[in-house]
Amino acid sequence: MLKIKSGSLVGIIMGSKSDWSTMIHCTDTLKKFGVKHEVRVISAHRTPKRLHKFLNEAKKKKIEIIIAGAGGAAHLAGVTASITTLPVFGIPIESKLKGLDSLLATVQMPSGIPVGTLAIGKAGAINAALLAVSVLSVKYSKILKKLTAYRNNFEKKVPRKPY
Ligand code: RP5
Repeated sequence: MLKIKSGSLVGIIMGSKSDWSTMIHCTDTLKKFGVKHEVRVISAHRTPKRLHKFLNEAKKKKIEIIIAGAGGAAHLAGVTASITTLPVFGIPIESKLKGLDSLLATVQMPSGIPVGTLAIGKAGAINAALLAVSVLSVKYSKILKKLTAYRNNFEKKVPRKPY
């Protein structure tokens, strides 16, 4: 069940199936850059064994980055970062407190175990993927080519006038 496909560079985990409507923006973005990834529902408090298994497997399968989305008392990214030496990006999912609880729980890591925290919700999900793409582009020239094209195209999409 936890088998990771060879060649996947990014592991995406989320605390609940209910996070998928946000996290899908992360996978959609990675797909645009052709970055292979794995997606799992894994909760730090509901399925801790699954988390350890996934991270062990991820290391063996040469996954390079983990993206973790969670809401509320969102300790998934922090716990993940404490188990693995892979870089971990955290996405605070919108919650009953509009994601402020998720944001603080994800971003306020005491020194020693870092989580690279993105914005709350959809923007964070997209940016976590783009940040992963950026990190991977240092090593993979194909990804760099796509990222450069994306950035060049970005400016064209912004109108010069607001009206
Ligand atoms: C967190 O609790 C999950 O990441 C989710 O954002 C939140 C609510 O989970 P559900 O009650 O919808 O499963 O662990």
